[in-house]
Amino acid sequence: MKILPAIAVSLFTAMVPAQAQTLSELIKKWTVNWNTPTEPFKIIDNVYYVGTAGLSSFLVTSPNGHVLIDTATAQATPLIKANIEKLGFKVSDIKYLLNTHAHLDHTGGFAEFKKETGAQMVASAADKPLLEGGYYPGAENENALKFPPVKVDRVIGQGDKITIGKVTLTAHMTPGHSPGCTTWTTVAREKRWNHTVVFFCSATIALNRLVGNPTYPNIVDDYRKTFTNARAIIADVFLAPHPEMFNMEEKRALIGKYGVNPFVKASEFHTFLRNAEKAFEEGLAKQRAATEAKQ
Ligand code: 4NZ
Ligand code: ZN
Ligand code: ZN
Repeated sequence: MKILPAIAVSLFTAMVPAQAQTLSELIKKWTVNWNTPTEPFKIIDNVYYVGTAGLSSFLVTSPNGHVLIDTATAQATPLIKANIEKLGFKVSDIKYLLNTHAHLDHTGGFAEFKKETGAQMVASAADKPLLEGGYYPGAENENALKFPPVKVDRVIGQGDKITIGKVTLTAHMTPGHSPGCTTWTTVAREKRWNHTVVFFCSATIALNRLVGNPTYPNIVDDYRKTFTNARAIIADVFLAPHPEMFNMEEKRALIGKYGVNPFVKASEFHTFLRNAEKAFEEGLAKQRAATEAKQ
């Protein structure tokens, strides 16, 4: 993991040399707390945070068994297991493994969790080959971006549901950040109110090549469709694969303070989407300008 930032930068440098310095700093900032432990906690109802300081992992519990969404890096697996047990749940009760997207920072523990629990690995058709190959799309041979491959047991598409006891998780296809980027929603209850929880996949550009991408030619169209389609999801609890995306620490500090759940914020998801779309269009313009400058 230590050599990762340098290699990730070189991947990106090939596309946008002028941005290398900024990106290198950004990646340093990203990876620094990926494998740092943090206390697990209840977000709302049966939805718990069991990830690390820098990478999300969510446990959705039921008396009939649990669902684990994302597993951070392979190195973080012992931290996630410890967090689950700390909350009083059993790792062996996990029945489904769900993924937002097949990047090494969200998939590293699936193989081990599956081996230990016999849980079903669920994924979209477009991310299935990435999970089963254990590589970063478009950088198949980049060792630093690899993760332990995991066999997918069940392929889901738009609107498909995973049900366990009274808990239902619904899949929404939001491709772009990865070809099969999947956003999940569920309904949580608190004080006799229903809340829709969205586990948004992601829509950052990060290491993605938007111009002339040989393995994902329609990547830009997919991102744009995602920004449009994701607006149809009305959710008042916004969660995402990187905790800073949903201001987790800020909200966590407010738990129990004012008699309201700080994770319930009706407009936050749509505000986030607007900002993400703006950032995407700006990033795309920069990649296009850099490509033209080279020609
Ligand atoms: S991501 C790295 N999931 O696109 C990989 O935000 C993937 C991401 C960020 C950083 N990396 O290797 O440094
Ligand atoms: Zn990613
Ligand atoms: Zn990520």
